[in-house]
Amino acid sequence: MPISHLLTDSFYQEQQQKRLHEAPKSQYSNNSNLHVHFDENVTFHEEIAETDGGSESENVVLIDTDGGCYDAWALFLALASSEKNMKIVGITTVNGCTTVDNAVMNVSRVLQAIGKRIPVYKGADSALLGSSGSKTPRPSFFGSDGFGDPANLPMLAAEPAVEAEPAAVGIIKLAERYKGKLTILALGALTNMAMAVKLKPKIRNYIKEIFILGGNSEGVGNMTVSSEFNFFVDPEAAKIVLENFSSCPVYILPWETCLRSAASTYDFRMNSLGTLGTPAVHLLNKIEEAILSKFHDRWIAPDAVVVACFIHRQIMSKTEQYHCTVELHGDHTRGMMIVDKNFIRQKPANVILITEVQLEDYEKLLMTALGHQRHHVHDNAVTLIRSGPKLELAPTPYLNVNQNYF
Ligand SMILES: [Ca+2]
Repeated sequence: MPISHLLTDSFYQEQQQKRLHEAPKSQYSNNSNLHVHFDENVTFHEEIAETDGGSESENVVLIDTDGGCYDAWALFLALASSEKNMKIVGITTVNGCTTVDNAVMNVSRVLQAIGKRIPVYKGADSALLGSSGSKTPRPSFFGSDGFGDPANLPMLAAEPAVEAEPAAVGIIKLAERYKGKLTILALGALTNMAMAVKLKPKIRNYIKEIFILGGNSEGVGNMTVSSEFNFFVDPEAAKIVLENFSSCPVYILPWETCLRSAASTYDFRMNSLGTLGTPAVHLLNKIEEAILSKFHDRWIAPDAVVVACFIHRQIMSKTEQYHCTVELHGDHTRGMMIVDKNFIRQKPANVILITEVQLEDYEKLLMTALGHQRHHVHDNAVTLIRSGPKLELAPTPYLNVNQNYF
């Protein structure tokens, strides 16, 4: 019996129509229509007053990261775009592919490499359930430091400057400050975001949109046989986030899409990106050296792909909307994202799955962004070359965060 016969006709047809979501057409497109129509059971922003930060045309962004090699790619990509029409107002760190302390250090190294100052918040040092929630030790893929354990990693000029508030409180503070304007790019386990929404549920109405790297749409795992790494690290947090932010568009880039349409060639990584000669690429080459020496067949940087989807909406060429949740109990499936493709549960869609990306456009964006960041690092000083021969000396080497940054 066709599955549609098990469901009410009107509901099934309605969901089928919603499922194939037309790809957004322009860069930095105004997605206000999505806010209104995405979940008809929730009125978005109904309690939102005027905000005190960000212009109408500006994209205000918070990045939540676990500080691994591919997070570094994503950060450099986002930071390059922040020179145009995007303001990164905070970077929150979380336990994941390395410790949260290493994540703070690695984010600081990225910022130092290109002389950027962004407030950094230290977040959760373990999953919501701690070690009892995970049966598998941290993978060695990114090394013990998250940056591949290179012998000659650049030293930080000073101890990383970290905001006084923990990451979850930082998320709440920025969500309230930029009501209705804040996009969150989530590149690691969702522990910080889950804690933030539990501490202050109202922030679910303040977020403009969320882009998540995590989960799987067809049961293909990269951590266990059926779970993707970021969701596996903290399945409870992933479930909380999926169930609490249906009032805004939640884009998810699942692992299968990365495998299917976001894999570059080894040659592109080594001979196109790898030879750009910028400080950003210099650092990326160092921290990826161990990985690149082992894997020669393809190159996938999933964290950068999801950031690219945010920056250039055309890159996510196919999306589909479903109700999704996370398996918490299975012996083999803990952490697997459950995608209700046949609308069995008859719940409104809470996720926009990115099911295809335009590899050529993504690679062009990477080349432009990483090639653009032509900053030069000499000892502890950072000089910036904006245009022409004039050199500007940055006022501080890096990350000496001014509390009045905003
Ligand atoms: Ca990550």
